[in-house]
Amino acid sequence: MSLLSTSLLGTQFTNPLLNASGVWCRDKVELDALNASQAGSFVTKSCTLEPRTGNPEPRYFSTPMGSINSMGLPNEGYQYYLDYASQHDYSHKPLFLSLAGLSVADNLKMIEAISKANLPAVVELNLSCPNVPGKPQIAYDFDAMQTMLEAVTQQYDKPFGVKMPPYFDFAHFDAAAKILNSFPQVAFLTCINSIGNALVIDTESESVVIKPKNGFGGIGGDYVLPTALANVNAFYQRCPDKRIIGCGGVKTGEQVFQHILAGATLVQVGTELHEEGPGVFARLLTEVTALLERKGYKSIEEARGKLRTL
Ligand code: IRO
Repeated sequence: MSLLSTSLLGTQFTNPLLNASGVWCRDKVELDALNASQAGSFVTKSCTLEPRTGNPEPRYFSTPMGSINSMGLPNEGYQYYLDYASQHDYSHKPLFLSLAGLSVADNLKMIEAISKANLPAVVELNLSCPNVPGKPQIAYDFDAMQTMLEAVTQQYDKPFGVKMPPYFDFAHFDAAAKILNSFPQVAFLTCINSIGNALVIDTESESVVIKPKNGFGGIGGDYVLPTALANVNAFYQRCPDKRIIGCGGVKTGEQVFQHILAGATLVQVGTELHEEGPGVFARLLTEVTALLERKGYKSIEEARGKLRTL
């Protein structure tokens, strides 16, 4: 076993890195670039039943500390990603399919098609899109989350994962973990999606920086690293039978290592991938390798969840 290799759901990954869904994964050209990159796996853009153009532009903006977006779920429709997944060479690298149906019924239709296709692609069900006007995030409504997971687990018989929003209170970590733990089929949790409904203001123009929702959008990058690490660790502790995929604020190998210490098995890169392109994965692998070697680790598995408290 090499220093960076790991496994999830019985599948081997040459390294823990992949994109955060939404970044560099909307069409075949972008997905092929991820497939050709040093990422150990990759995930498709969250999809809906029908293609969507998404929210009006500008809908993504970077700042020195990260990004704000309100893309509004632009995607090619689930069939496009299912076709991509059916042509993918899984012996080269694993592929995740992200689903974000606008209703329980839509998710069930997509899940039914994915079941029938019987591919090695692993589903990441997005319960936390912050940017569809009029649609609250499912995972901030615990009854809705329970209903969604009951429906999906009845329809689908393979293990899958869920993309979670950040929580900010121990009562919410506890309540969410209790629901998730009642579904053994939910094999992994991806923590976190962007911190929703933030507002970035440009001082000179005295204006918001993105058009949808009067400037409100999800933030990522440096703004979210401590919140991401907290959510990874909170669910790592509360969901011992599940794996955690860390997402949020990864810009260097050091932050990959911090996610692993907090309990992550795989680590996703969003804002920094958007800024730097798929070359980011080679740089992060070099950096995290140097860090692990300096610390004398023989494998990343050895570091997982080993965060010390005072
Ligand atoms: O606006 C988006 O498309 C979007 C989604 I579905 C999400 O899950 N997270 C995000 O920050 N943006």
